[in-house]
Amino acid sequence: MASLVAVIVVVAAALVQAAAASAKTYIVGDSLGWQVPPGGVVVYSDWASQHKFMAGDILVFNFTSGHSVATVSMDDFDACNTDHVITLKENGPVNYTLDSGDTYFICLVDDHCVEGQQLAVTASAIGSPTSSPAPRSSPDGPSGNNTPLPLPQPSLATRVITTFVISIALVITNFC
Ligand SMILES: *[C@@H]1O[C@H](CO)[C@@H](O)[C@H](O)[C@H]1NC(C)=O
Ligand SMILES: *[C@@H]1O[C@H](CO)[C@@H](O)[C@H](O)[C@H]1NC(C)=O
Ligand SMILES: [Cu+2]
Repeated sequence: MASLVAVIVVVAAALVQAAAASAKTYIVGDSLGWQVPPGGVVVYSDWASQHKFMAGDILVFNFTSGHSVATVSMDDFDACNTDHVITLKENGPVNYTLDSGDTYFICLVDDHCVEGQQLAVTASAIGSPTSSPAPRSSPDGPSGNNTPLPLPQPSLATRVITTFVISIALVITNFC
């Protein structure tokens, strides 16, 4: 039994490591930052639709003062209801680490939410498939440019699988 617990801990640690290694940081709204968007309510939903978020990714709400970042329920988001905030940060910039699932952000200052300072994001759980870039072909040529090739890095999958194999070995050792 103890060894099974050990296996679970080891596998969980590997998954956490994989999540940390692949976490991305996003500046909400890019150069716009976190403000009442001049383009209205579609601005932050457009921004969100351009990204695929994963649990563990960090959203940076770039503002200094005059705004806030509150997380609310979907209903309160739709209604711009500021009465039941789940979390609240009033001093920017704010870094928010995403959990899997939907998170609803609004600004509580004045009518900023109604005016479009609201962001809903969906983060997929760790372990969901991610796309990998297609291999690039290098151009042939007599130029003799000796660009050093990047050293191969063990992939996340490799690391998780390696840890899992070690875990299985531990189980076998303990039960035989
Ligand atoms: C945050 O906003 C300030 C003021 O607009 C800008 O100078 C800075 O580059 C922004 N930071 C990031 C990380 O985008
Ligand atoms: C927030 O994230 C930015 C970009 O990764 C980083 O430079 C900054 O140190 C972080 N701030 C905090 C308080 O973690
Ligand atoms: Cu605001």
